[in-house]
Amino acid sequence: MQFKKLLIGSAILASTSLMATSAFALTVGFSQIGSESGWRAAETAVTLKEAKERGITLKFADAQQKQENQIKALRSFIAQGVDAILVAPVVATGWDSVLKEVQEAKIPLILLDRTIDAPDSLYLTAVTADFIHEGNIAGDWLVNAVGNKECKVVELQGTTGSAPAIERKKGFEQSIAKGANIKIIRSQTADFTRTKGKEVMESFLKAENGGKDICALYAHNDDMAVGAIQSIKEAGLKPGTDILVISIDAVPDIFTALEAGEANATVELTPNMAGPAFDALEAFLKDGTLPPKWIQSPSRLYTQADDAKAIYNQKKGLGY
Ligand code: GZL
Repeated sequence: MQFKKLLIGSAILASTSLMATSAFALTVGFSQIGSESGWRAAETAVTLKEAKERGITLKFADAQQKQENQIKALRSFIAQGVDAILVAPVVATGWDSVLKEVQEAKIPLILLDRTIDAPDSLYLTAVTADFIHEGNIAGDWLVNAVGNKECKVVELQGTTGSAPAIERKKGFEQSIAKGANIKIIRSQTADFTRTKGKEVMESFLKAENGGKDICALYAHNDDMAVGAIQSIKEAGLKPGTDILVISIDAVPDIFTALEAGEANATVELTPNMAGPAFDALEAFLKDGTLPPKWIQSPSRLYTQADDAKAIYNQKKGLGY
């Protein structure tokens, strides 16, 4: 059903077209980045579930990690006259022009799980974690774990130019700067994937005396860490002992590694960004309620001290 929206000042009056429409018989376009990680797949599953529970018709577009595919999808959603758009922006830049087209079409747009470098007037709200804080949590864990011991760290970065990669790096560096003994000696993107995490970690191990000089791995997500753990084992070293492993997402597979002593810590990221997004959207369409420009998802640390098996089972039921 089409809502005709009259913009009066900053308030938006939502009125229906010719036919009476039931509240929130919405059609929402969702431009998803792809399926690069276990967390991403869970976010997609949860978004589909949240939409179904709300009677929202979701038009799903998988960009296969390409910004140009996301931009095409947004333009297609405009042409289809959707009532709202969700987008998980693969990178932080290059969005102003297409978001202005969405705004001109008077379609509310919400950012999911990643932020962008653009005026916040171009989107209704952003539902994301605080990536710098996630990096702080990971870095603080390492500072606490190594004390004054010298620690050479290798870093697997997420997708180049993405907000989480930029800010998780920044947050981790802020925290380890507290001690002069912890240094990042190699840092490279592995694009948030398990396969590339394994490949890049192999190159780090070869470049660093077979890994004997490496004290810790910081991976911007668990999938890259799980791939790296495989290559650490193939190099004859013990992940979690010879090389400490810290990452972010808290997907089920990292709890398998935590339980085996092959990983040390992970920072949780909820896959349910869509729930808060749909809540904000429905309030906005109902009476013009403007949400805050940022709806923050919580971050918490899990370590080997937690009940990995119980958490694994609980998470398996959440769409992973
Ligand atoms: C962060 C999200 C990241 C996850 C990765 O909000 O965009 O992208 O940490 C995913 O697993 O690939």
